[in-house]
Amino acid sequence: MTKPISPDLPISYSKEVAAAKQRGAPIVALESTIITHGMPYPGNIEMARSVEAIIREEGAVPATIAVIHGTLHIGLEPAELESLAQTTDAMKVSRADLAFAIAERRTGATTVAATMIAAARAGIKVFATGGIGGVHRGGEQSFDISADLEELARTGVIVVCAGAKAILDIPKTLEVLETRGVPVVTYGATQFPAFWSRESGLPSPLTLNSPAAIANFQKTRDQLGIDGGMLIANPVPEADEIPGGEMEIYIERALDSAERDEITGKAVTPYLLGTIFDLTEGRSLKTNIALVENNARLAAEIAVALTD
Ligand code: PSU
Ligand code: MN
Repeated sequence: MTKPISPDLPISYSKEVAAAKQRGAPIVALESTIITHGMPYPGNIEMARSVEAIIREEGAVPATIAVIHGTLHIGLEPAELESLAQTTDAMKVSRADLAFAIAERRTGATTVAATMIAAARAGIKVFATGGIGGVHRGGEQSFDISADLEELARTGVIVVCAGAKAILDIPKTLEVLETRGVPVVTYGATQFPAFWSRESGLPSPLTLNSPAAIANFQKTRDQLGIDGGMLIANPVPEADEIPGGEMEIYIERALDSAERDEITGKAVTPYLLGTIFDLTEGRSLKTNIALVENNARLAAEIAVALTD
């Protein structure tokens, strides 16, 4: 069961999201770490705006989630979105530090885990992002496993992503999801996708081919009283993909340089994404934006199907 938000919590809904909640319209949550830590300015604001526009086009309402000066925002006004995209010192906020950012009146961008918590508390059932965090390569040594996986196990939100980034150990990431009972459904394909590439070489645990089928699956989980989230993996469009073989060269170089620079903890994912952006001369960013847009469209379709 989703816990309600205390009336004492500093929370603010955008005008659009408040109105959508009033009339029971479909809403799609969006994370903000991807804006502040995942992409450079101004590509990040262009992505954030176009993703919101796509969700509206599909008949749903976007709710970008972030903590601004200690207030939890469910949906950002255009000026707030622009200002967040230009913020260089936002915290990267996950389950461990969401309450910290609010208590200490900080500005923080929410990861997949923290966005799921906020979305669930606000009654939002669907969330679109790029890629989830997972088990890092060498995770058996470093124990670096994203809090996103645990959150998927416990919080009842449908997360639409383009798979797990190939910078991770994808087989171990899938194993953890299976252990924790998280359904992993690939949309329209039988192979689990690898973010920049359509294929990871690994079979997807489950496959569904329409938003209606995904909505129906979720309704059946609800009927059974199974809580927790579900992961929808939506392969990047063919025209935008970078083949896995080519990505692997950049990934290995980025991982080497992370080791040399002794990057650890929550800095690892942003560091690797930034290094890969440089190594691909921005091509990884183009793909990243295209796949988030693709995910936003599917998430909106699922949110609409859930209200039918
Ligand atoms: N995918 C992207 N860009 C990102 C992330 C994922 O394309 O910036 C972020 C998400 O917010 C995800 C986080 O929740 O990285 C995972 O970080 P960590 O591995 O530290 O849990
Ligand atoms: Mn980590």
